[in-house]
Amino acid sequence: MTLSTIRHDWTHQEVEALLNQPFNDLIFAAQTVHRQHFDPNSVQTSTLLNIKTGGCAEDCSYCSQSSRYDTGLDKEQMMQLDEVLNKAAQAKTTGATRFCMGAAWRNPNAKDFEMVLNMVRGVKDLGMEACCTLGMLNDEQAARLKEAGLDYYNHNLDTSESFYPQVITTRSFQDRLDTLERVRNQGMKVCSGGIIGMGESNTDRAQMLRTFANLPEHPHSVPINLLVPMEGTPLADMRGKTDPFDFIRVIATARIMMPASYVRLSAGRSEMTDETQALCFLAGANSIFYGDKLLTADNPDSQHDLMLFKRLGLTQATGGC
Ligand code: SAM
Ligand code: DTB
Ligand code: SF4
Repeated sequence: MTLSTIRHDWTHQEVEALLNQPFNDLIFAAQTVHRQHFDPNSVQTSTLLNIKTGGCAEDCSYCSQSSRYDTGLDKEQMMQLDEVLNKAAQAKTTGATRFCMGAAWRNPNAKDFEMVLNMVRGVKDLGMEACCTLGMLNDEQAARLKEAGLDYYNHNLDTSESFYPQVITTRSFQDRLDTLERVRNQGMKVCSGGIIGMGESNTDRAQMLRTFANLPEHPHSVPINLLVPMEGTPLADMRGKTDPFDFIRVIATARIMMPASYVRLSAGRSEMTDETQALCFLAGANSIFYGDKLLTADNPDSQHDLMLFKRLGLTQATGGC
């Protein structure tokens, strides 16, 4: 079997052509590529925990945790080490192979950062993969996370470079690319993706995918989130405005462009039918967030996910990725 080539030289025209081809052709191509690189019936599961909720100074217009919007979310203190490790141990018993800790920060401060390092060490001691999403990192922070044993760092580009200024003004697209470079330079695995359904065009979606695929290395994991419209945010009224087929097209195109990466069907599953999720798996998604909660939003309950896996003959991947 010939493996599809790993390319970093996609043109915008090529990506638009992939994304906009007839749906059946796109899904067939994506599933074909998927089978060359992965077991098509295996899905990796990660569990998320928000270790620091709310009160964030950034103005990301999708986010319930920004202090700029009245979203009804209370700001909380950072969680204690033992609480976090109990949650990780619990996630392990449900079959999650990776524990991902998120914090509502623009970037970590010195004191909190030391505590995060202890959390990373604790998760590794449980025999799980560790992931963090803490905002922007400097070189030293990236090096220390690596030293503590962090496997993955999640930092999303969120959208295309052109649409980005309509979504976030307090940090630039380039700032995000710089953090990804620091993570890569330390030899940690990059988890980076975006959000569909913020009012972006198909051209923006193609542009975002092209940016990921033309990075020096494809992100190991590419989370594709469907916007969860949050009350009080500027994007609160976007509910139900995305055609599920358009979302599935993005998953399929990501799969074709980054054949060996894990494509994660991320936020927004609570609003999707089982049939839409099944099409996402057919389009090449092979990873999900598993557990009743994302950061602040609901996720399908684990029993429902297990039932869906059973109906589709999918198994939870046991190894890391
Ligand atoms: N504060 C850190 C940061 O922004 O990098 C880490 C946490 S932040 C919540 C992680 C990512 O979650 C965002 O970049 C965004 O892609 C995604 N996200 C946040 N709120 C979302 C929402 N309402 N719907 C879909 N995705 C969302
Ligand atoms: C990612 O791409 N999606 C996750 C994770 N990385 C950190 C976060 C989704 C957040 C959804 C909205 C919320 O829970 O507040
Ligand atoms: Fe803060 Fe992250 Fe939310 Fe932006 S996405 S407001 S940086 S928590």
